[in-house]
Order: sequence, then C-alpha cells, then structure tokens
Amino acid sequence: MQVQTIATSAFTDQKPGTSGLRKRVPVFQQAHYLENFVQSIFDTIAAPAGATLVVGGDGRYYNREAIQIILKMAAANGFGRVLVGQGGILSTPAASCVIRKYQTFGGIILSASHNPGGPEGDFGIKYNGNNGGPATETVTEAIFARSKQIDTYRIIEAADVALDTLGESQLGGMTVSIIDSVADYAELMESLFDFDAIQAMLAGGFRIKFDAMHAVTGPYAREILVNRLGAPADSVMNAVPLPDFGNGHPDPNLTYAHELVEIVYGDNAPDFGAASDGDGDRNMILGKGFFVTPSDSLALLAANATLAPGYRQGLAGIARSMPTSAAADRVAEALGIPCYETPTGWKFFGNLMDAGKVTLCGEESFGTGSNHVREKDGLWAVLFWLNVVAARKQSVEAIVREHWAKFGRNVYSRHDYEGLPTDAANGIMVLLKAGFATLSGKQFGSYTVKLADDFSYTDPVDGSVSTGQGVRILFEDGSRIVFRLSGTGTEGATLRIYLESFEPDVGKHHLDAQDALAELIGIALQLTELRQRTGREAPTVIT
Ligand code: G16
Repeated sequence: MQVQTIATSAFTDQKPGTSGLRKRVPVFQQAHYLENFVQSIFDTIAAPAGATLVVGGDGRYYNREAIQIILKMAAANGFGRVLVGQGGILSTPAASCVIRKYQTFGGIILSASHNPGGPEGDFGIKYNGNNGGPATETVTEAIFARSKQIDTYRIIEAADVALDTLGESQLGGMTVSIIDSVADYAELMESLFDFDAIQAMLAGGFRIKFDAMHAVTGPYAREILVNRLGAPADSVMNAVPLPDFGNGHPDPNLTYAHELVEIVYGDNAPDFGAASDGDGDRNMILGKGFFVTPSDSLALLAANATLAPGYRQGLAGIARSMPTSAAADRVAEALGIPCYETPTGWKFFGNLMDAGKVTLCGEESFGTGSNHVREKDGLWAVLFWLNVVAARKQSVEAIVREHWAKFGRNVYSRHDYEGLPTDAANGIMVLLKAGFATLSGKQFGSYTVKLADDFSYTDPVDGSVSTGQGVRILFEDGSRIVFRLSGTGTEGATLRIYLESFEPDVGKHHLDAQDALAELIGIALQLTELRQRTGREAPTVIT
C-alpha cells in the first residue's frame, strides 16, 4: 500500500495542557490538525520499525474517525502492530493496563476526560509511554516543539478498519488487533481485591449505585460489579457510553453527578454510591447521605491498604498533588513512609512509581490510583473502597469519622470559577504574585500569613524542575489557600481556589466544610478581588 507524504503547515496552538491536547471538536476537525499532532508524537517518540502501539478512547464524538486516521498514520510510520479496544473503547486506566501487560512501545489515548463531548464539545489526545503513564513534561514539550515546525505527515490510503469485530486484520504492512476492551483490566482488578468478600457483602444486601455518566466505564462496571461481583443490574446507572454523554458533563463531583447525589441523599438510599468520569480515571465516593472528599479518600485508602490482597505487603510511600489536602501526609507519618508533594497532573507520579518510591497516589481532583497502572483509576478506587467496607463491616461514614477521630480532620474544599475571561483570570494571578513580597506576616482576621509563593517542584528521580505550579498562601496554623488556573479547560479560563484547615477537635468534625472554611473563603475573595474583577458572585462548582 502506498505511503503518502502530505504537505502541511504547522499550527501554533498544539501545546498539551495538564493532560494532553484538549480542544473543541471543530478545532480537531480542521484539515491536518489531528494529523499534525499525531505526526509530532511519532517524530518525537521515534519508535523502532515494527513497534507495537495501543490506541483507544473514551467513545466520545470523533473517537472513531480519529482512530481510523491514527491507524493509517501508524501504518505509514512503520509500526508493526496496533492493539485497539473493541469499538475504539479503552478507558484511560485500561489503556495503561494494556500497554503494561503487553509491553508495548506506548499508546495513544483519545479523551478530553471529564469535559463534555458532542459535535460542539471537547476532544483530546495524549501519548503514554511504555510504563503505561502519561508522557513526561520533557516529552510533551518536545511534541509541542515538533508541532510548531512540522511541514509533512505520513499516512496510507486504505479502507477503514472494522473496529467492532474482535481479531486481527492487516493495514498496509501493519497488523491491527481488535481486543476486548474490558477483559485485561477486569483480570487485573480481580488480582488486587478480595472479590469473594465483596461478593458476600453484596449478596448479604449491601446496596451500591455506580453512575457511569454515559461515559466509558459503563461496560467495565457491568462486567466487574454485575457479572463478576453479582450486584443487581440496576446497580449501574447511565451504563451505555454515548458520544455526547447523553448531553451531560461527565465529571464525577457533587454538581455534575447530581442524579447520583440525589439518590444517595434521598429516601431508601443505597449504602454506597460512586461515579466515574468520561474516560474512567476519576472517581467520586459517597456513603449513605455522605460525601468523601478525594483528599480524604486517598488518606483512608492508605490507612486501610493492607485490607486489600494486592496491598497486603504495605505501601512504599504515598504521593499527592500540591493542592490535595495533607490528610495523606498524616497517614504516611503514622506508617513511617514518605509522602511526596507534586504539581497537579498525573504525569508527575510516574517517575516516583517507576522508581518504587510510592505505591498510592492521589489528587483532590477526584483522582486516586496506585502502581498497578500508571494512570489514576476510577473503578479501582471504587473496588478498593468496597474491599475496605467489606473487611471493616462499617458504613462509609463511620469509617471516615473514625479516621478523623484518629488523625484529625483536614477540612477541605475547592471552589471553581469556570469560563472566566482569560485576561481577568491572568490578572488575578498577577495580583496574587505581586503580593508575595508583602504578604508574609500579614494578619487576616484570625489567620497570619507564614509564606506566600509560587510552587515549584524538583523531580527527585530525574532532577527536572517544574515552576509556576500554583500560588500558595500558607498560614501560621497550617491552614492554606492555593490558587491555580486549570490546565484542562478549552473555553476561557478556570480559576481554582483550594481551601484547607486542620481540625483536631472531634467535637467540631460534624461541621459543614463551607462553614468551617468560611473565614478562609473570605480571605481568598479579598486577596483576589474576585468579585470586582470578574463580576462573579459565586463559584461555578464547589467540591
Ligand atoms: C487531569 C490530570 C490530573 C489533574 C486534572 C485537573 O485530569 O490528569 O492529574 O489533577 O487534570 O487539572 P486542572 O486542575 O489543570 O484542570 P483528567 O481527569 O482531566 O485527565
């Protein structure tokens, strides 16, 4: 089959964000746009001839079209084999699992994660290396640099591949293997958790509700929770993946997963609720009428890890992103293991896991995972929680409250202001940074500023330095406010304000986080001049 070399012009906007390149679908549909980025990946990774690649996505609008283009380009660029999830479907953690299990050169994941999909929604693409994890900053920077210079790409002219039929076919000199999207991942989950104990708990009447949000985890949840663990079929809601997620916003938080939230806070609520996002790497955990913050979830799983067969040996260490609360640090200290603080973005955990320094990782943005793959993993977190609940035979709420009583409570909340004019958002960050010189020692109500800075991180494994990772205002009593601009949005700017205080007093653990953090929230508004500068009276999302 003839390899075509197509002339193209570089785009200037292909800089990957927190997790790959995310843009509106019409941007990706422009002539040569996707092709340029894919060729930039191939040029950067320089895979040897005959190498194997994994390709899959979350099933959102444009997934299938993009996969056909990538397959034809992979064939033209000398790959020997591509493993593709059936129907083009692979959740992000399942893709990571397949890359690792079959020791492929790497993989391309098509997803804009929790961002809405559809013809006017978002699309995304990212490259993961042979450890199964997102490409490092160095590699993504090199891909971006290449994308600014590219003037040709290679593709073969061929008929589309039948993505829905399991088995092998030839595309030029390359083999395409359509693999079961779920099987390898389900097998991995079964090796980590006590399926017998979870099954017995479910058979005993423990009721769960998992919201797949019409996104990629539907087939995974059905196979694992229903077929393998015996939960009733209606335990999985919104289980059919749809290209536009049923017009929803597949972000598992209290705002966007409101259908599930109403169920677990309603009459006759199930004992356990959970949701995952567009590509299956995020999770939200709920008990009966009770929300577990992602920061607490990481700490809880760390403290209870040895209850799960895959973690019986204990943990090497824990890592959390900087804006994630320090609840996990307290557990690490008690366990006598290190806790690493990284910038936001799962890519920063990869080196730590590969070097054997950490077993569990987590982020406040509803991401939790371990070294079983190199991505955060939504269903893994759900199964871990079910394993812990089955072993402890207590409710989710009782387990969390007992944890707080032992370690103290890191009261935590994140306020998001979405879709701000970029200038206004940038202006706020400039204002905050201008205050660094004078903030320390300053008194705000009952809080005194200890330090104000812009977080930077030196990777302890490869020594690479990442600067400008979020403004921190640290107070004398250990409370803090962090400000960051999101790196995953595609429309305007999203300002995230992360608020945290520590409450050792059990008598105050029942307080609502918003009430407990009210003074810090006021300080954040004052420091940012947010209302004056944006006209916004309230956050778009509070978690
Ligand atoms: C991505 C990254 C996460 C990060 C999150 C939020 O998640 O993989 O590590 O925490 O974005 O990023 P931001 O605050 O910049 O929007 P996902 O689920 O979108 O891939």
